[in-house]
Amino acid sequence: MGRLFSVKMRSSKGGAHLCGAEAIVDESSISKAVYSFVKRALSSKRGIPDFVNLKVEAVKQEPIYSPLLPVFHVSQPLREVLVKLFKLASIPPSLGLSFYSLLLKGPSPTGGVMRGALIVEVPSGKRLEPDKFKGVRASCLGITSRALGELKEKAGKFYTDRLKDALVLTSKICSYPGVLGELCVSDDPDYTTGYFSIPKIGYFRLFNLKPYGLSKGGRVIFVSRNLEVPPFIDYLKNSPFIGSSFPGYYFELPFR
Ligand code: PML
Repeated sequence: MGRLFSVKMRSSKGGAHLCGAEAIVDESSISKAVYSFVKRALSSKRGIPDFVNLKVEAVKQEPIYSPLLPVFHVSQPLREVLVKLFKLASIPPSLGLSFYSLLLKGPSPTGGVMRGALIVEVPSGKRLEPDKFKGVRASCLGITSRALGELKEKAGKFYTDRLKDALVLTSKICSYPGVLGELCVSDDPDYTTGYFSIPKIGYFRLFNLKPYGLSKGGRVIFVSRNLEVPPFIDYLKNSPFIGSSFPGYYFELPFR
């Protein structure tokens, strides 16, 4: 295996973000990744971009290779499940639900969406992200071909690239000590699927999390009180994380 490179793409139109993607690949796969990302940028449902930014950069730190979280496909009533999931993650359900509502309203101070995540201290509900407009983004993400094969095989017809991207991202977030869970509501108006993930337990794939057509959403990372924010943000942005295996895609919840 050759050197590893991080390949990142983001596209926009008239200054507004359209889509983004990233991968960590072996040097022999850089052209393939660049080609597929340009193709993705040009076929975004949100329109043809007038700007596509591609960044190819050698990975300088030793990557963390870690199993991805298992996925649970939730078909139970949403609010009931959310309450159970918040309890399981040691987050007071009233706090969890209030941040779910905030994502649906637009969590930035102007009521817009944030590109990055909110960091919320539990149980105080204090917001810890330094920039309340932009939030915090996790980056430097990859998946081995073995883990991708397992995910595709186990998820079957429920596999999408979006699931893969979200699963790698949240598996990285949930690997950090002091993270209690992450809630994600897509800000794409056409996409109503999101998730709540809990460290060491799983990625709970939630359907119809918001009304179709709503361009609001975002991510909330719930953390315990003693988490130190600057090293956590440094980990999210800069530590290369590669999903190395996938445990399973389940239709039964691991609790009643
Ligand atoms: C899925 O499980 O289908 C992905 C949910 C997260 C979507 C976030 C996004 O891509 O907007």
